[in-house]
Amino acid sequence: MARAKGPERRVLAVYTGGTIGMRSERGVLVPGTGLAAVLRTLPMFHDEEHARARGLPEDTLVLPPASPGQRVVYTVLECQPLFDSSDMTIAEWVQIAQTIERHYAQYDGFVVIHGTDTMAFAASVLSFVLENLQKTIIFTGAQVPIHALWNDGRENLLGALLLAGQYVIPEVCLFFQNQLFRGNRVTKVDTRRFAAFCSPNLPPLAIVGADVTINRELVRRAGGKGRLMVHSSVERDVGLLRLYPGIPAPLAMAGAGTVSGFDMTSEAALAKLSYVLGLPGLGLSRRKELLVRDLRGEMTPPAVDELWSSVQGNALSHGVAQLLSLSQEADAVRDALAPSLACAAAHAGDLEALQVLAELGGDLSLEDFSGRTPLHAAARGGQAGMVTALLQSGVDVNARDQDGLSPLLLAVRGRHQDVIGLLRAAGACLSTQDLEDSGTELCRLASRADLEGLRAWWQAGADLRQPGYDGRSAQLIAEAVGNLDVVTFLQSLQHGAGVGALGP
Ligand code: ASN
Repeated sequence: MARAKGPERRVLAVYTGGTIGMRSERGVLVPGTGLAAVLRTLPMFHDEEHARARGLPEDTLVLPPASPGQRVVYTVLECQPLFDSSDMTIAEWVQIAQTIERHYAQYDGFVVIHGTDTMAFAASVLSFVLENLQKTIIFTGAQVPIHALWNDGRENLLGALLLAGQYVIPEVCLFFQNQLFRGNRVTKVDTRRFAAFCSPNLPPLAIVGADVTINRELVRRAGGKGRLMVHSSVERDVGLLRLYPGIPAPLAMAGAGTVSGFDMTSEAALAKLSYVLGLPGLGLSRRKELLVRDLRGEMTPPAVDELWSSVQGNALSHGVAQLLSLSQEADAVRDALAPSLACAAAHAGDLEALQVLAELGGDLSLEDFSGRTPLHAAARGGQAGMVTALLQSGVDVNARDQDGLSPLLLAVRGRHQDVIGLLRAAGACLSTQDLEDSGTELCRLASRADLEGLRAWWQAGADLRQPGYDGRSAQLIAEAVGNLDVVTFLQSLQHGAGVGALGP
């Protein structure tokens, strides 16, 4: 968590509805349009003079200065239709996540203006659906419309805008009555009092009074360097069953596949179930394993022994998770080991272990002691499935290790044609230096009649006419030692389209 830097911080406020913007129509409160126009008239929400001096566009609002040399500039994106949040479902919440994804690069932080009735569900869903979050997302709303004389909407919205603009808290949060909570830890407890939410098992991440007090040790660290991922394929067919004293055993038996939710709120449990069951391609034991693991700070992890006796799965992913969840004091060890463990998992093609590492905060772009990333390791091991998964998570396809080797070069060395194809399709290419150096290697391969090796270089985009250290080409060497297959292969490339122009 860090105090955000820069003179101007841009925030997108996604207005979905709720009481905060409601107006009375024939005696009934309904979601009201035009929230931005209302905010423009309120000096606490808009400094018109500054906006004019800066030449800000019509749809852009700017808060009065809250700290010297820094302004929060924001835009209100009004959803259509606007909702009373009790009419919202997971489909709308996934759409909010997708809206954030579309605007993710243009803004430093996000505020979601939402009705209070289902805000805890919404914040929980977004916390799971959004992976690799690096920016602050804050849900807020009100018990009384912002137009009313005595209301909580102004304070809540202003606080949310300021926090989202001024702090990097890479989590889905909820701000209400001067308290910033982790979104998947809250529950609505009051329909009338301004303190509508409580977080039963986790203290607030921040408290706003005369000063802003951030509970630094509680704020989660940004989830690696991978790009933001939105898991839109959530399972909608989930439900809640409340346990009560005397509940008949057949209604809730461990044999039906029960796993413990530990101290999760029921909102978070429901959202987590939708997320975990919606993840494609996982077996039941893996899904159970994810359910009992803390994925987004939604639960207080139980002791490791307890956790692992309750699930089954493969040895490496268990070992990795066990090692990495030892204790907060082990953070330094964890950070030092994570890159090497990720490389080992990638080389072995162990997607489960890699996913465990990613979920525990491991950065899939981090390099091991030799500067190799998991993509290097996967390419070297010829693990096409792993390469695909890593590329999808947004890792750098052209990363170089300490010896200057790229994943593409390692795949060429290993003659992994499927991996070479995947890397090339993702934009990997040989550098000028690689191409220059390839000449001698091509001659060596030609002298050994290593057709597969030559084909790998060709597939990676090398010019097979590149001369070796003594100025001779691979073809000359092949002719000199009588490797006729190689001569025919090289000639066929030339006759096909000209070796230089021939791109695989
Ligand atoms: N019914 C409203 C809603 O959830 C309640 C509120 O926002 N205070 O949209």
